[in-house]
Amino acid sequence: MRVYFLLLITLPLFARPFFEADEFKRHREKLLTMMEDNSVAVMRAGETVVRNNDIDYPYRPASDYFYLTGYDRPESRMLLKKGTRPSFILFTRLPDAHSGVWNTAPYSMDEMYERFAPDTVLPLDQFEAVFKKNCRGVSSIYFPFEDKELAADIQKWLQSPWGRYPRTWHDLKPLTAEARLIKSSAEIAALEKAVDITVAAHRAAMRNVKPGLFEYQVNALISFVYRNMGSVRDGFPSIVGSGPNSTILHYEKYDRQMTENDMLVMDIGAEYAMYSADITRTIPVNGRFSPEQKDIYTLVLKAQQAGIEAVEPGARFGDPGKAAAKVLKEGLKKLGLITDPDKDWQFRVWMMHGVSHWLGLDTHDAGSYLATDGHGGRLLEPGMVLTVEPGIYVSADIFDKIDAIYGKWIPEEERVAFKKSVYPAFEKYKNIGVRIEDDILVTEDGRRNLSDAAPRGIEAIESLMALPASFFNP
Ligand SMILES: [Mn+2]
Repeated sequence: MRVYFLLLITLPLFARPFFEADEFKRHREKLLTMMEDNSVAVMRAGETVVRNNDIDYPYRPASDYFYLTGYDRPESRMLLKKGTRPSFILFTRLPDAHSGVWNTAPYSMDEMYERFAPDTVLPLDQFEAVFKKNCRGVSSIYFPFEDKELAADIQKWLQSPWGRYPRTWHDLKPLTAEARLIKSSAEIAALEKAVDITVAAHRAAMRNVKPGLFEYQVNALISFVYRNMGSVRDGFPSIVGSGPNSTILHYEKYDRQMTENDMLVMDIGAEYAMYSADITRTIPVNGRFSPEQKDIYTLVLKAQQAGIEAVEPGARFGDPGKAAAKVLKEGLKKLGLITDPDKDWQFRVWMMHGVSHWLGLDTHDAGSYLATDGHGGRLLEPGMVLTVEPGIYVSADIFDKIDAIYGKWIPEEERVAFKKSVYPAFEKYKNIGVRIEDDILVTEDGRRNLSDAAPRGIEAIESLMALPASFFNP
């Protein structure tokens, strides 16, 4: 009893922010090293988006803005100056007499200086004047070109020929993308937390899935685990597809009742401190893999393992995908789903997406996939985080679609011969979709699979599924 009491009084009343202000300062310093001398960067926070009538979608800051400032509310702008005295000015809505009546109150001045460590906080309506003043005499300005509203403002504000305004504008986005590609230890800690929560959701789903449940119930369980463990948002809409829906890459309708012989693909990721996990597991709804499900699953697992092992410093971004594709092609040939591993289109009938993407603030995170010298894929470096997620999707209607999709490039006789020879295997594996995805951190000596605790092996999945359900008991 006493132990619990002590714990209670030492727990903070509110969750502390995950990142210290210093973390964002280091992000800005990273950006400053990439900017030209004597230049200015500006950016707006993401704005709220109307859902319907007078209701907005729940607010989430733009990832780049959060990365540079840590600020997590709408209606904000930042100005970063690189010069003899670098400065970071945060423009926000300031608290007034009406604050906190209808909506959450803005941060107080004290909170803003403590949490975001700006040199100055100014009200939003001073942005134009302060921006113009800071642009005088600098050599160039940076802002995200995709922000059309800001671009129009800047064009208008800086058109005076007497203002000594810079004529050189750069897109800010490639710089923030490059900065975000290599994660700090604090960013990795946030990702690990998002991953751990997502792993827990996968484990809960494995224990509770059974024939008769609807996909939306699995989706609800996943969200419950997220919220219950401190994730305020999903990193992206969960993909929970059973039976035929397991072959739809980004299925998100959740309205099918699951049956005995279904596969269930769960491609999910919690968000924690703004960082998103992205982990896919595929399980048999009844808890035991059928021989057909085993064939496909074993092959994807083997391909994924080969992909994961290809992750190491100095490897190219595309290497995990190549390693996985090699295994998949050989295996698909053995299963009778393709006739010629050298014909890429045959492989693409069953596996149509990329195997990897960067992971971070965005699920498909910022950062170029090309090498900095423009030749080939980006060289992997410690601190990068990427997914490895091969799959095979035997869609029941892909057989009808082959002509529509490949008619332009592949001669008719070749398509006819292909369909004829793979038809028995297609019938055998129809409606089986399998994807397996893990989140891999590139380390000095190779890699670390952050999501390794979510069972992947057939036996590991079957034994977890055999445990008593904890939620969906009658
Ligand atoms: Mn993914």
